[in-house]
Amino acid sequence: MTKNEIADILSEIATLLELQGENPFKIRAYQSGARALEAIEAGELARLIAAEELKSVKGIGDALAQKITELCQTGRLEYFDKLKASVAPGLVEMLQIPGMGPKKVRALHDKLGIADIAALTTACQDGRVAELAGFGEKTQEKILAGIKNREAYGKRHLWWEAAAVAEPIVEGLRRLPQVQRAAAAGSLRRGLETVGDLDFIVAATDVAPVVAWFVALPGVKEVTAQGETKASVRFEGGLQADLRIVPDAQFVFALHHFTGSKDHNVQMRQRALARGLSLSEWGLVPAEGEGTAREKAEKQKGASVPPAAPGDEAALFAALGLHFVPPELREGLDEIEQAERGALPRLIEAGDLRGAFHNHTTASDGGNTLLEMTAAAEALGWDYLGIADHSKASFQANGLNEERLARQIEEIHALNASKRFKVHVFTGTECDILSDGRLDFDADVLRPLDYVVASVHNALTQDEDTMTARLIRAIEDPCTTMLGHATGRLLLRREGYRVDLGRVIDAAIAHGVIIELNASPWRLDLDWRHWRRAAERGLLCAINPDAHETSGLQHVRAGLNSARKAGLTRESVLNTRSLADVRSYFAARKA
Ligand code: DGT
Ligand code: CA
Ligand code: CA
Ligand code: ZN
Repeated sequence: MTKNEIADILSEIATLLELQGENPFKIRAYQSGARALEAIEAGELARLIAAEELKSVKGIGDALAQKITELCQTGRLEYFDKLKASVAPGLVEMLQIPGMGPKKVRALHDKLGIADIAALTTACQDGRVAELAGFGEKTQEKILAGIKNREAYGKRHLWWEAAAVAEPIVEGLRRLPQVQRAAAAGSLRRGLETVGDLDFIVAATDVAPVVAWFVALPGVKEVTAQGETKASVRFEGGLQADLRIVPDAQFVFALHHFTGSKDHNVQMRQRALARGLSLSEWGLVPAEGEGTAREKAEKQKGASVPPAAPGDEAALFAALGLHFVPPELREGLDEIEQAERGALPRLIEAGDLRGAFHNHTTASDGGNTLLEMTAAAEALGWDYLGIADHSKASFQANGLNEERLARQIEEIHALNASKRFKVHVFTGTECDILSDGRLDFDADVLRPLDYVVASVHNALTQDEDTMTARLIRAIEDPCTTMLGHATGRLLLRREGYRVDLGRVIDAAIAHGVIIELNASPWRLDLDWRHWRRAAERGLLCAINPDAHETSGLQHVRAGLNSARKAGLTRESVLNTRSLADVRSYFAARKA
């Protein structure tokens, strides 16, 4: 567990203790412990722990030192787990409403028995909150407004939807005569599966027309901030966007800074400092001497030290002795260390994909026919397309029974034989994993297929052991080629089912079963955070759009983001292989 993750847990403990009305000294101890941790250098924590010197750090006492050590060494803290279990999660959520601190939340809980936002909404609407000592009409109104805002605007957005808003804006910015360079930064550029807000960085010769253009964009519902060189707007639908305009010489620094992540930035800044340099959104300047980093940067017009102004981010990284770190990897994990050693993986690229395997047609719940899907794959320049319609247990999705599946196989063979398309169509199925882990079709039904995607679509609420055993049983079935959407999560809507992914991944590796990276922007499942270690241990991936119509094939782009964030190379992904290689992979699998 990293130093920053540990600091976050200490802060969370402080909040939980506050919600329980604990002694303020105890609360403060955790808060200052978190701050003390944030202040020490990245590699320093391990050394302090090894030398048993942690408690000599100002702000960290005996009890805290022991807890930090436990977290660092085991990744867990029993005290925290118990504390967390003893506080209703609804209370923690109530803290996110503007103006609600732990004291207010506690009062509402103790006096009115309110334990979540839903109950708080009703109590406000009934006027019960206003009657409480220390609250009143005004506060009650403010709380209600805060809840409404949180629903409308507090949400994160799917990367796919955010990208659809951002791309035309970047293009529009680049077309403005004053604009020299423009790019989207932030979590969008890092390819994160959800995006809080959009961040645009622009280099321009004249700022006012750019700001004016930005705040007048179609779909802007509210201009939340407007200055000389920056502006923030909120679009219908709640997505917000920040614009920052800088002189061209500062563009690269601003782009890097606002691409983030915050953790990555902190580490980059520390690295600069270790070299006597100060890195900021304004430039890379000597750390010593008169003036702030900004003043210094402005004096040398953003020129970096060493001499030349970085023309692009690669030069910025190079100035700190680093290989270029692709934005997707900038999450503050170990990318800087890898960039120093020149050990960054050669990430999979869009052009590497030559097809995909999990796609639907009108035969089950898709919106386009086999012919239309094949034509769309051909238009994308793919060499092959896999069709995997639902199986009979997914009756709600018009799943195919044995007979219809047999007819579809014939249809696909005929299509391939007709040579109407250059794209080769593979025959597959998205076969339901029944609640006990058996597959929905018998082996003799599955055998004629090129491959089988096995997925869970029902009984999602099974307990962890049952679900884990269920998935492992499906993986052990020799007919299974790949596991579909491994956790069943729907981003921003539904958590994945409870499952021990470690054991599922182990089983997949042991049985040579692929796990798909479902590229549907709502799924991105298996999550990128699991992939790196899994791929290192030999797990093979398939990036599957799970397309239900022709346009859905494009979703592989969202999957590529996640694959790149995971550090996957083309070697770990089956659908980067040639048609001949995929054919022989399937043939070998079936033999
Ligand atoms: P989001 O919008 O929540 O999906 O995530 P980001 O990463 O786009 O975050 P955002 O929009 O708040 O800020 C954009 C970047 O600006 C962020 O990734 C890093 C940088 N940044 C923002 N606040 C801080 C900060 O307090 N410290 C540092 N070092 N960098 C920051
Ligand atoms: Ca952002
Ligand atoms: Ca932002
Ligand atoms: Zn499915």
